[in-house]
Amino acid sequence: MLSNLFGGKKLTIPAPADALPGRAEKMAIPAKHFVNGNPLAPPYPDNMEKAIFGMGCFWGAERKFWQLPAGVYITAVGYAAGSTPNPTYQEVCSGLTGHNEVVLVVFDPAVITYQQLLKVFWENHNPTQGMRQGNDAGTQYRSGIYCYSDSQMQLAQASKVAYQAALDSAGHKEITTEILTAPEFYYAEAYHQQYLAKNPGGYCGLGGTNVCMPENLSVAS
Ligand code: MHO
Repeated sequence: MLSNLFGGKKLTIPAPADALPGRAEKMAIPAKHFVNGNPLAPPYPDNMEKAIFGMGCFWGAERKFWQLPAGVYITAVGYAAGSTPNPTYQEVCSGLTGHNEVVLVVFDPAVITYQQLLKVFWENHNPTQGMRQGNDAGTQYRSGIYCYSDSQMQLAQASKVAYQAALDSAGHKEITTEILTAPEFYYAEAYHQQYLAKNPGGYCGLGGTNVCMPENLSVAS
C-alpha cells in the first residue's frame, strides 16, 4: 500500500460504505463574515450566484476570494465532495470522509463573472499535484471545481482546456482537477471561517505555477 501513501497520508478517496458515519446536526455558522460583515449563513440575496473551489488548505484559498476588489458577497470554508454528512475538521483530516477542503464564494455576477473567479482559481494553486497541494498531502487537498449550473460547468471545462495549453507551453504536467456538479457544502467550524483574517500570521501553503490564465475561452454552444 506504500504507493497509496505520501508522508503517511492517505491518497485515495474511501468508498461511501467505508467512510465515517458523520452526524445529522449541522455545524453552527457565525452570524457575520469576519472581514466584510455580511451575513454568513444562507439564504443569500436572490441576485447572488454561488461557486465552490478546492485548491488546497482552505485558509489561504478563502482569503484569495474575499480579497477581490468587488462583487464577492461572502466567502466561507467547508467540506464537500465526500461521503460523510456534517463532518468535523479532524474527521476530514483523517482521510476517512472523502471530503475536500473547499471555499464557497457567493458573488454578484453583475459585478464579477464566474470566469474571473476561475482565473483566481487556476492562477493561485498548482492544479497538477493530485492528492496534494505543496506540503499538504491527502485527499482533502485535491484541486476541484464544483459547479452549480450548466453554464458554470461549460466555463470550468473550457478553462481547464485553456489552462492546460498554457501549462503545457511552460513545461508543466497534466491537470488533476476534478470538475463535478456541486455536491452539498458542509460549513467548517467557526474558527476556520476567515481564519487568516483572525490569525494574520497563520499558515498559508498556497502557491501557484506562475502561469497566467488565457483571456479567451472557447465554450461549445
Ligand atoms: N498544514 C496545515 C493545513 C491546515 S489546513 C486548514 C496544518 O496542518 O495546520 O488544511
